[in-house]
Amino acid sequence: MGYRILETDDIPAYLRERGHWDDPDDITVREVSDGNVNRVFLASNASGTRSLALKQALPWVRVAGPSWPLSPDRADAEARAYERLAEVAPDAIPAVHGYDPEHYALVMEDLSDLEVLRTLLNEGAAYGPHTSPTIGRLVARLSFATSDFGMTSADRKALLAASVNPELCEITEDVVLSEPYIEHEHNHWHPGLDDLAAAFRADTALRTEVADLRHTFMTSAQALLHGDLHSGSVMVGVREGAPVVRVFDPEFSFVGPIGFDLGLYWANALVSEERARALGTLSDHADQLRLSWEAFEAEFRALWPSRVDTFFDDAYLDRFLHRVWTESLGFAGTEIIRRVIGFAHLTDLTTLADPVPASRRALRLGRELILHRTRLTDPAAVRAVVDALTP
Ligand code: SR1
Ligand code: MG
Repeated sequence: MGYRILETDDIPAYLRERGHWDDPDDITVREVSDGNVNRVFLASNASGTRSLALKQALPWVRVAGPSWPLSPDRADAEARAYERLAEVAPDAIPAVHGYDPEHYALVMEDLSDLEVLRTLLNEGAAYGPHTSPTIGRLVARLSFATSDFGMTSADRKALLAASVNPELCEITEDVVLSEPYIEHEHNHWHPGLDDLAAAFRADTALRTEVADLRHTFMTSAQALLHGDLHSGSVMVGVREGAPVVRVFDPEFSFVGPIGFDLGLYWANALVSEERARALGTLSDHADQLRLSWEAFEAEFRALWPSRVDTFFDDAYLDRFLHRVWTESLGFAGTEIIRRVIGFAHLTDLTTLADPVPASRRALRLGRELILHRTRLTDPAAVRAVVDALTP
């Protein structure tokens, strides 16, 4: 029958036809779409003993509508990424029950008992001790396993060929790594940021560094990435008394620079810190960059001995990790800036009664991370930059 956009009323029959649901009379479906790009539905039975999530890619960006067409092929990239993630970090992603490439639809575990990390943080919660280490380990496991350190050369070439995701990469190249530094209709900002937005567009040194990061994003095929690892792509909670962290939405996945995943997570952590500072609710926010980096580095180093050889030796590991660290800082800077003056602003800042002082600090931090990333050699150096920020 071919691709069709599924509406709420279509979901019971769809799930039954696909073998995901037995009783057509005991199902309630509601749409819970929240992200910028796709549609999500939750199906549950009356007793609450069974539930599923269904995510479908539309042929456009959901929040923009048909005026911003986007191939639903991105769901193929997401399904492929989940397959890889299930091999290396099955406990840190939702269970995937099936993928239907004809309808670009994924049927997955219902995570609605958990909360989106950004939502919780915006409500004043702390990160807790598990979230950032889990993210760091997940990035290390996925990136090691899909790098030239964890695969044969031939398998890596096949992975590269299978993982191209051109339209989604172009979105990132545009909205994260270009538009905030030029005049563009996607850009907008609070009038209290006029001077900084203008200064960033006129800053040729900043633009050259962003060009370097953009080119790294385009050419550095280090490992398979999640591709959009912000605080809205993480759910957290407690199940049976144990902390749960789940990373979802890897539709931007492609083989790129590892620092892009870490950088996006760090950007969102640093912005959450600015919100907490503004509200006087600062708790463990300032530890999150360090915790995720330490977990990433420890896991990557632990995996390394299985592949060490004449050229990929311990000296090269140190050099490689240093490069990942530096690039992560730069990508964090670009993500902070786009989330304040470019496309898809962060509610961390937009929901503040006066978003201007925190937004100004965030913009200055983003610029520092991009311009001085090679001088900031450890998490303490980043802390010093944050502590010295002015509005
Ligand atoms: C058109 S998509 C805009 C943003 O939403 C996604 O979550 C990505 O972060 C993308 O940059
Ligand atoms: Mg998303």
